[in-house]
Amino acid sequence: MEPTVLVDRRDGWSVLTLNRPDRLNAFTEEMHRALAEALAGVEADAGCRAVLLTGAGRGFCAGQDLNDRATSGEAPDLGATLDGLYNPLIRRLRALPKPLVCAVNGVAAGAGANIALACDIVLAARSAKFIQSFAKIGLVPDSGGTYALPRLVGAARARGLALLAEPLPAEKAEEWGLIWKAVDDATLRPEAEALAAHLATQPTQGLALIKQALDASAGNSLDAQLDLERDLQRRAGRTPDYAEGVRAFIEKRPAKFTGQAE
Ligand code: T3D
Repeated sequence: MEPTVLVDRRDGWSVLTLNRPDRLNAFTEEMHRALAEALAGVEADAGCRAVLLTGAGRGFCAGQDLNDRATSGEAPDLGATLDGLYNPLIRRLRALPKPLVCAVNGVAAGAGANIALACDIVLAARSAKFIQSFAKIGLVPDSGGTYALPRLVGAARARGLALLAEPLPAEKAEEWGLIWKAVDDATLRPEAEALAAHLATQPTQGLALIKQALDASAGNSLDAQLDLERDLQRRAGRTPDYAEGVRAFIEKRPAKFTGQAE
């Protein structure tokens, strides 16, 4: 059987591809397990300094595989599947201590949309669409959707997207600030790969600390955030990449970052 997640190790970075194209890469328990394993692999690999997440075929991800939810009997406990599968995935994506680029190659629906939004930099093919499909089947946006949407696009647009479950085209998603950039379909993959390859040459520890600071800001007062910036900057200032960055500036040459820890 084909693996449900493909892992392609490149020079300093890795591509993870959701691989159930005939189901628009909808999630089964097996795919959750495979993605968790792939993410544990890139987390543990010090030589992997950036990750690119994408989907095989014409879709990025259609969320939960609804074939696994077709039930004529007792209602499934969806709280348990969020607890056991989706929530750990979102926490893991957000906590990844290296940059995570998402190349949304086609439709991103349900949890698939919110998994993309949990990544650091989201590029989408111009033909791709983001759909908060949940309301169409009587569910609530999950996988961090109700957290991310109002913060990214504001309350009015978040409510429209969540309550109407209408497709949002990639260009509109960029215009609204939901994603970083919509690009031509043909250039999505090369642009996303170039971005991941570039990020893999940057000060990895510093980038991980930037992610921490930005994630914490949503729940912090300015005072708390200033204190956090002080603590994180103290750590960043102790990394070999900071010393190299300053040296390279003084010597008027490009910096050669290694991504080594403090
Ligand atoms: O359950 C829990 O654990 C709680 C967590 C929930 C998280 C969630 O993600 S809930 C939301 C689940 N997802 C959806 O509701 C989206 C369902 N899919 C769609 O609405 C449409 O497929 C799309 C808008 C995404 C794409 O439409 P279109 O016209 O481009 O493609 P299609 O023809 O509908 O789909 C192509 C095939 O993929 C098709 O199979 P077939 O007919 O060729 O054999 C379709 O059934 C299959 N597919 C698409 N999405 C899913 C799916 N199969 C299973 N589950 C899916 N989610």
